[in-house]
Amino acid sequence: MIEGTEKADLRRELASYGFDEVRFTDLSPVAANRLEEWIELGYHADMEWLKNSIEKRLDPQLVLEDACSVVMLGVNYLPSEVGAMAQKRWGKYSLYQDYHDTVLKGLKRAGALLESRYGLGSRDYRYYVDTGPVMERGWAAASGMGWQGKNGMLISKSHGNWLLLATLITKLEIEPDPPLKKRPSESARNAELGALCGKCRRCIDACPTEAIVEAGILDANRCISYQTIENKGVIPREIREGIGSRIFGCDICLDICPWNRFARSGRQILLSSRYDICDLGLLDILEMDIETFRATFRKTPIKRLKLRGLLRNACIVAGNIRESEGWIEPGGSDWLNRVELVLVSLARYEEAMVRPHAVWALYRLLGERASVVLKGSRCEEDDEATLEEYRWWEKEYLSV
Ligand code: B12
Ligand code: SF4
Ligand code: SF4
Repeated sequence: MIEGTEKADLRRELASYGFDEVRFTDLSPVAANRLEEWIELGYHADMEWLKNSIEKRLDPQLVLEDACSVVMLGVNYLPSEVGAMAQKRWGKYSLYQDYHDTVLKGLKRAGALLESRYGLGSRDYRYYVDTGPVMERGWAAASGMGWQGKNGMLISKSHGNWLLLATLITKLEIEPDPPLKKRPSESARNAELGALCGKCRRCIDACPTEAIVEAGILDANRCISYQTIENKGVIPREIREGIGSRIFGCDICLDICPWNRFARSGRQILLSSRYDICDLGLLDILEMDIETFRATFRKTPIKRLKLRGLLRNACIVAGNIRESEGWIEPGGSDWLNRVELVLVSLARYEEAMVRPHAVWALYRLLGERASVVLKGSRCEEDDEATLEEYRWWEKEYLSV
């Protein structure tokens, strides 16, 4: 069993690789694991990979036989620049090179350390950053890194909502750290869900699409983060207005949390910032071609969205310009005219997935007048989802 000064030394060494939090836990089931119920209710939307890996997520022995400890690692990603912190367009994690790649470097070093210090082989441990079949937040809470808040996030007293998580499962026996707070009625290994939230419910009330259906339980179908990042098709009409100015990801239920007030930016040893992304204007995106897209978003998580996904999201943001302060840019009516013109051309965009969103945006901006500027595109349209969008608006105006 690794404990005492040996454990403290291991923690220090791992922290020196760039992890802002290093905690240990064992493999007891995580508190109130409602993963199966969550999936049965369809809250995973079309993330079938979650459903397909459910057994592994519930039983870490299926991930690594004879595993007995988990090293939970946290990387603080709170932007160090005010502009990047305050903007409401991009999920803050996307203002860095893809953390799946950069944090992996720290995990590789951690694995190498276990091999050299404790004689482990490469089959005696597994590590993941986000993509593994493991309940990262449940384990992080069990390890005492923080607690799972009503917004579902692992919240830390020192880093607020701004930790990215990584997991290393090992056959080594390491003395577990105590969870943050124990409920006397529950097993001592269980972290209390919503432990330091108290009566607060700001995150639930702030969510514009009512995606937090009960404390700690999120319906991905209604979540802006899911819709703007994971959804590969048409974004449901009833969610679009709530998206407001968010072009990739959503931090609303994180930003509102009072526990962020103690958070400061971290060392960013395992991150590489791309705060310049915040300088892009809405027109820069709406008018973007494939080469510029590739060059601009190289190595960032946004590149996985592909140009068509970004244009789809940008159309929605354009349709929300009047209500959201997020994208008002200098240029007044000239600027708005250019936005409208580019939307007209996006209503004919070669990738059908973009088109219904451009049509939606034009109707939102121009009202019935949109049917005049869209007349030509409407005649040539053969994509069912886009035709449905036209019909929906035509019915709206017929009934007025
Ligand atoms: C699928 C996924 C998503 C989905 C679904 C999110 C969700 N809430 O499940 C979508 C695409 C919507 C998403 C969005 C985001 N994600 Co995400 N996502 C994941 C992923 C891959 C799996 C999460 C999962 O298993 N969900 C299933 C549900 C059932 O599990 P759970 O949320 O842990 O649920 C627990 C609660 O329901 C709890 N519970 C049960 N009853 C009760 C009762 C109460 C009162 C409470 C409080 C809790 C509670 O028990 C469950 C089990 O422990 C993880 C990585 C991983 N492997 O864990 C990253 C991860 C959770 N995501 C992350 C991030 C950063 C985000 C975003 C902030 C990105 C963004 N800016 O847009 C948003 C935040 C949305 C939010 N409020 O959760 C980070 C979170 C870090 C942290 N500090 O918590 C993770 C851990 C990735 C990482 N390695 O850093 N994500
Ligand atoms: S990430 Fe945004 S949409 Fe999703 S639950 Fe939080 S506030 Fe709601
Ligand atoms: S906003 Fe309030 S309820 Fe939501 S996670 Fe933070 S403390 Fe908990």
